[in-house]
Amino acid sequence: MKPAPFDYVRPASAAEAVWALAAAHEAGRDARVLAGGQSLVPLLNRRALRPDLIVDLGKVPALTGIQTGPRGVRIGALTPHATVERSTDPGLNRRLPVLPEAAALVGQLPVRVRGTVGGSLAHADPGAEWCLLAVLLGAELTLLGPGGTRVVGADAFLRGRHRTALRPGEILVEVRFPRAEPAAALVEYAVQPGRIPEVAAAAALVLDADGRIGSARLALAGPLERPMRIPAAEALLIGARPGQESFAVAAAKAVRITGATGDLGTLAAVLARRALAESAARAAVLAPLRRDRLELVPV
Ligand SMILES: Cc1cc2nc3c(=O)[nH]c(=O)nc-3n(C[C@H](O)[C@H](O)[C@@H](O)COP(=O)(O)OP(=O)(O)OC[C@H]3O[C@@H](n4cnc5c(N)ncnc54)[C@H](O)[C@@H]3O)c2cc1C
Repeated sequence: MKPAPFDYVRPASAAEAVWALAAAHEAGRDARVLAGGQSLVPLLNRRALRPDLIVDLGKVPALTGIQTGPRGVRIGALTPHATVERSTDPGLNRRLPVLPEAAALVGQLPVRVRGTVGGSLAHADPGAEWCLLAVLLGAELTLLGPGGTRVVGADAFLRGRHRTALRPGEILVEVRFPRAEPAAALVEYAVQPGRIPEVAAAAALVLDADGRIGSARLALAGPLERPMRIPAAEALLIGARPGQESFAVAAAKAVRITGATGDLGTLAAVLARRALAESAARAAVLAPLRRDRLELVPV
């Protein structure tokens, strides 16, 4: 099928895009942002969406790129997954190697070349890798609208299945990952490789000098309407020795809190244990190294 007819604009700046979206909203017209088109175009082709106006961000280069510095890792909304996957930025690879790893898990190469980090976050699929990592790592999203710029935490941004905090006329400009979590790890299960995972788990552990878990983050995606960090499960890990026993207890707690049962619950528990084990293995390698050199502290 082909899309229903729509008007099309290709603004040269983020401000122009916001203006076009806001004007359409005021006129009572349904306007949609187009980034890489990997989620939007199939919906248009199936006529699941029939917008009056498409605002194509493809000509706004200012929204593309990766920057690392004292405020963490900043990724422009229009940055393709493949750019993150192939990035040689030492700051990114030292602080958050899980970001390029997760980018490599999104779809197949053509999807990763066209699809964008911001498109994935704005699409808010419950299983999406970027949404899971944004929640796990406490990412902050910068939104630009007619009233100016505002910054929203990932937890508040992702409201549910394909529901976000974006208001009419707003676009997502940038996502910032403020923390260095070099041991973070993500594992997932998809029915078919290269599809959005049914279930995914991500963990970020830091070990104390005596090998116990000093800091723990654990998040699950798939069983719920949106990815979720599970502080009650994280609390069980603090002070524990990393190992299958402590991971099984934390994973079981996490799954109970999500309410996932049956095969989904079993899968979520297995993936949570695997994410914790992978993160612990990475943390064990990093622990003997000097923390300041690796920037383990929040930046
Ligand atoms: C074969 C295939 C496999 C896939 N596999 C995966 C996978 O494994 N994991 C995964 O997470 N996704 C997967 N996807 C989905 C898709 O790749 C992602 O959701 C992502 O790449 C979409 O980004 P995009 O730039 O293409 O967004 P678009 O399709 O252009 O837009 C998606 C939505 O976000 C909105 N939007 C986009 N950018 C902005 C912005 N800057 N500000 C405000 N709103 C915006 C659009 O209006 C639209 O509603 C797959 C898709 C395909 C076709």
